[in-house]
Amino acid sequence: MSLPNSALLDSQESHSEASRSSEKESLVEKAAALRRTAGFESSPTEALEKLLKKHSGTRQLVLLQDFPDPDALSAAWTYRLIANEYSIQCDIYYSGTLSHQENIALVKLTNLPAKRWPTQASDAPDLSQYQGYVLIDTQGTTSHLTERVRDAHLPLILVVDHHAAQGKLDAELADIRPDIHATATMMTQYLQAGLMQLDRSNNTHVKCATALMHGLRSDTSHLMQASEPDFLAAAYLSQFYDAQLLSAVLQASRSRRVMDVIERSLRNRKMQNSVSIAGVGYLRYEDRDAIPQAADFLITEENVHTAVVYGIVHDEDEEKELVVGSLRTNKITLDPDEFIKEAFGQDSRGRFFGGGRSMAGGFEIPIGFLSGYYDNSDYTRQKWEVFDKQIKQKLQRLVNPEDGVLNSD
Ligand SMILES: [Mn+2]
Repeated sequence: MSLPNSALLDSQESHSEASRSSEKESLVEKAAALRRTAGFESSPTEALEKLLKKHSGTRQLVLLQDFPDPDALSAAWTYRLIANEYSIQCDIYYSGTLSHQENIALVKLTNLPAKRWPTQASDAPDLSQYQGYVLIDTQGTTSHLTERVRDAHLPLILVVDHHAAQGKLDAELADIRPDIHATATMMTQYLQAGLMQLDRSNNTHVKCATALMHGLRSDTSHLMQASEPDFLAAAYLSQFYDAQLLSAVLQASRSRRVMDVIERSLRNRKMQNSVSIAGVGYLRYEDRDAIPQAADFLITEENVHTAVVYGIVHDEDEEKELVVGSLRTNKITLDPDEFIKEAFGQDSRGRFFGGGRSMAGGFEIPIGFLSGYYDNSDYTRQKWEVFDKQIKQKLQRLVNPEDGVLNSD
């Protein structure tokens, strides 16, 4: 399968807004033809192959978002297998935790080689053993490890991501394709184009194909939002994946604590203008994923098109707290990215507290100086009430029929 030439972005170029006119498209084609005659790569596969050959014999650090999802995990594993064919060793790391029961099951059942970055600085891997780092399913903005590797002056070798371009990246090669719905699809295309031949009799390959299928499905709402390239990638993976293993991953059950958070969201939900908003109070770091799961559940109620659930997540290891929230919507005119940016604005360094993709979004607001758990239950309760009120106010400002952005029907 051939890949569109315009899809491969040079990191210096800014991403052009999706084909505004045919005039623009022909410009893109002309540019691609010029690149070809000048001897540059005509496809992402050729560019990646060249890069891998160049870095043969090195060791790379592969970074994922802090709370990696199946798409990130499976795509990183695939990259590791491909890179290995070119004698490149990869270590895959994330700095947060695996929270969703399906992600824990995926990693356990497939032996997926991704590791949590140690919370103790003394246990952290020595960065000088790596010749560079790679970002998969992220452009660095969703990882707390990005600053650390930058401080260590590790060069950014490669970015493979399907999210909208998030500013200038100083990468040797950046394959960023927002028209594709999953990084797993992009990785599958690399496999199909011949960077590595999957082998049905190889247990690791079968498990990796299963992980890719899971990643692709979960980033496309079980293929409901999939576009043609995603379906084609799924068709290719269907020759290699293990359906029973995938079903075992999907059947992972929720913990009691996650059920409790969902129950709290039901009890606390407030409805306004078809938007269901629920604060769930405090929850443990490991249970962070209960928040999007609660939002997934609240949106199934009749006359609700959007659900927002948030709580204060407490990390005992690092003694820090932050407000974490999730938005789910099936209202076509509501852009979760815009909604969250508009609701919460930016921090003092100009960074937004969150964003989103189609139908889903999330936010994280540091608690800073007010962080810390105390035995004084009165204080803990008051702290929650302050954050709860503040977040509700900011959300309701947008939901309010008189002046909100949801006033379109
Ligand atoms: Mn993804």
